[in-house]
Amino acid sequence: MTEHESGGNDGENEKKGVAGFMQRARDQARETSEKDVTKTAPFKAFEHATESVALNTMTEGRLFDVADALSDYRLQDVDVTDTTCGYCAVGCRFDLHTKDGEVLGARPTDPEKAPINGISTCVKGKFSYNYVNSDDRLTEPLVKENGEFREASWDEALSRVVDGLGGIIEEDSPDALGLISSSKATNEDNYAMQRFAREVIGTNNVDNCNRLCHAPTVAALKQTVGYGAASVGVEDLENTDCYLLSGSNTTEAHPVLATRIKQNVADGADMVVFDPRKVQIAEYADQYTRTEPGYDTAWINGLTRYIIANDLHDEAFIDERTDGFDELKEHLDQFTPEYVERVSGVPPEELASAAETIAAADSCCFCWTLGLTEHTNGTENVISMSNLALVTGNIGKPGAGLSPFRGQNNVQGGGGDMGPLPNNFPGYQPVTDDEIREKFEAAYDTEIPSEEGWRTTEQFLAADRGDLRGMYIMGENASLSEPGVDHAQEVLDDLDFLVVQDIFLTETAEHADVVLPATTAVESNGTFTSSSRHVQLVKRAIEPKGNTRGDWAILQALARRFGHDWDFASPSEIMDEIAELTPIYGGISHERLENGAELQWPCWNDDHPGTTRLYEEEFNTADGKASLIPTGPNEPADISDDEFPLTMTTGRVLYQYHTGTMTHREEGIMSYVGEDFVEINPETAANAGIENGDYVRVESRHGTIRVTAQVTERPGTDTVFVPMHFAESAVNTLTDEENLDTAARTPEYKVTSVRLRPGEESDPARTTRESGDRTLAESDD
Ligand SMILES: Nc1nc2c(c(=O)[nH]1)N[C@H]1C(S)=C(S)[C@@H](COP(=O)(O)OP(=O)(O)OC[C@H]3O[C@@H](n4cnc5c(=O)[nH]c(N)nc54)[C@H](O)[C@@H]3O)O[C@H]1N2
Ligand SMILES: Nc1nc2c(c(=O)[nH]1)N[C@H]1C(S)=C(S)[C@@H](COP(=O)(O)OP(=O)(O)OC[C@H]3O[C@@H](n4cnc5c(=O)[nH]c(N)nc54)[C@H](O)[C@@H]3O)O[C@H]1N2
Ligand code: SF4
Ligand SMILES: [Mo]
Repeated sequence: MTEHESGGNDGENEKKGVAGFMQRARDQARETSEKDVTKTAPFKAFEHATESVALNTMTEGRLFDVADALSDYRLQDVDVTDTTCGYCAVGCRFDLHTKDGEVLGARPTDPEKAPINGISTCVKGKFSYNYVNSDDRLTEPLVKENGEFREASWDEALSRVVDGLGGIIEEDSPDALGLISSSKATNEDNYAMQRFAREVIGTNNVDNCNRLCHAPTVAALKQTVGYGAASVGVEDLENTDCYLLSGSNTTEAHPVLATRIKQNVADGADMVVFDPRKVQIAEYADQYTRTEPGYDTAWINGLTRYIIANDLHDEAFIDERTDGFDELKEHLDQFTPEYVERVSGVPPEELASAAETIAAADSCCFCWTLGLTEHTNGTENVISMSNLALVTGNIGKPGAGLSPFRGQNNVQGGGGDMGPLPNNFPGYQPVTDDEIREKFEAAYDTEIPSEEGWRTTEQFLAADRGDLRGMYIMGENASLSEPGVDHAQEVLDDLDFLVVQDIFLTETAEHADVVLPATTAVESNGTFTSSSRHVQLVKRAIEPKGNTRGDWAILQALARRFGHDWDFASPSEIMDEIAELTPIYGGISHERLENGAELQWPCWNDDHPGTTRLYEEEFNTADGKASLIPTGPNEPADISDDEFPLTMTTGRVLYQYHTGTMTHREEGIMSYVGEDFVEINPETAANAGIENGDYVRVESRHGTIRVTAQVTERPGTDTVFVPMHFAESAVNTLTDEENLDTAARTPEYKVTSVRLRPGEESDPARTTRESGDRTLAESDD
């Protein structure tokens, strides 16, 4: 195990640790409010402890370190705000301790206010807040003049945006514009963005990072069971008898959920993991099976076939609650164990034992993340998983269900539920449905196009063709996170007008004509919706820096300049409008949340308690039954060959977050995982003459990056892994912008054919990216 994979809390000690910590936390809160010590010392001590924690993983023992550091000093000068984490979609809540506009750190809040995490958090939620006070924060609007940015007043910047976007609408049409919303921002911000796109601009070309992520999950589950979301609540996930987990590096990407899963496994639950990399969660599994990237329909269908062939399926459930069994059964005939082994590398005995474990369990949770979705056949992968869950009767009962772990802090809500989507209004109400569209047209007093808009990836391709001329990008670092960095950057450069709304002058913002400075989650009020459908309050813990404004407030100011009389006084009023127009959020209000209600959608009205588990009685489909839909066989778009013999998968590490705009500002983190790398199997490395720590070139059909070799058994001999966190050697230099999921248009980030080349004498000691023989960007030595 490499150091960076030892994520999350130590499961074995957790119960004792949690109980003990709670008692201490309460006692300390009482004691310290009466203490009086020096003013500056606590923060030094806190920083010191922070660093020590950042350099290790977040075990309970470490939590005590920090608690001790703070508790030794007086706390009455410190402001305490309970809020929701702005990093990932687990949805941890905690108290943020702040002083004089600085975030000191997070500590457990009243567990009643933290239904998902109780008192646990991971290292990012707890300590990664330096970005908020970073000197690099955007604090004033910027406009570009003669190729250089200069500060501008809000008045000037907003006028330029109105001229820029308005000019393209006048010359061309609203559909010559594309808007990208942000799953980092609140539900209220995202609702405002979709309304802005449809009402003010007049287009459905609005999308968000969900497109690069779990859009295949949403598309698949919509077809099979009805809602594009996890069917289980956290309790099911914590208490199930069995997990089938695939394509999820849970300990690094969803550390707090990983802790819960590990605990349940320690208590006796079974866990089966299928993944091309032996990620840390696999070490806790009863069975780990290595797969070939990109061939997931094969082994998932193989499992379902085995279960049916051996009469292990749940006939009563299939009869009563599903459609399409006979067609599915027939279609599955081809997924014989021999076929499965040939294409996906899964040995027949491992297929059989996994199938038997799942079938024998009283309940099973089917868990996945991007390893299943970021493929040209991502939607089919998820449909296959849904078929397996349905055939075994594992949806809608305690401990059983579908559990995609969502990505960004608010991708479930802001990226989906709020409708900044080309095909859906808020609450997954289709834009193509006349009655629904009329409802929104009446509410917004405008006409809305009846056709679906372009998905993000399609917006970039449309711009390439000259069909899309301007973009409004809110909180997305598309220049690095889109597939094909060279393509994305060319598109951004060539646009007639680009406005970027962010908290930093990102690699994307560099291309903009106007940059609008937004508040961070720590300076905002509103709500985020977690992976488990919990709608939770986000509260302003410090005053907004400089001249920054909330994302919704910027959109409102612009809407007014375009002549629309938006008049929201607060995010709470926006939520009231959301509730009016969005049935699944019908009973959500800031007031209820403030009064302590734990609300998971669907929450139909003010008296409704919310829904912990979906589909207990019926599915959200026309006839209430779930659909079994045949999938595969299929293969990835970029198949390895003699020239590019290895398959590269890409993804995350615990300490870093995406394109690094937030985590690269943490010294502790950067001293730990500060440089890009490629994981290579020892056998592959030896054959290529590469040693651990060497700089090596990773070359694809699209470009080259130079990173350090990390020789490890985690990947198999045919696969390498590169993280997505480093601009100077951006891994998307190697990926292809045209290899997209058939249904959801999500990029195939998880399969790129590559070759490795050892470093040369003349190479500089740093990571880089290159396109052809042109060096595009370099990091400092
Ligand atoms: N620390 C940290 N946490 C994060 C984030 C972050 O940037 N940093 N980002 C958040 C976001 S937005 C998201 S979407 C989630 C993502 O969470 P994950 O999806 O868990 O993150 P990835 O690192 O992309 O890991 C994908 C997993 O899929 C496996 N995999 C690769 N190819 C295949 C394949 O073909 N088939 C299968 N079955 N598996 C495959 C990889 O080995 C890996 O285990 O994490 C969230 N949490
Ligand atoms: N190769 C490869 N590429 C990938 C992936 C992969 O696995 N492999 N994963 C994909 C996935 S799952 C995702 S989700 C995307 C992520 O891609 P992005 O969403 O582009 O990644 P982030 O770096 O999180 O960008 C978020 C931006 O929002 C800004 N921001 C933060 N808070 C706020 C706020 O409150 N308001 C505003 N306006 N801005 C804010 C940040 O500074 C940052 O610029 O990357 C995708 N790209
Ligand atoms: S697990 Fe996710 S939500 Fe929880 S503290 Fe970590 S980053 Fe935040
Ligand atoms: Mo994501």
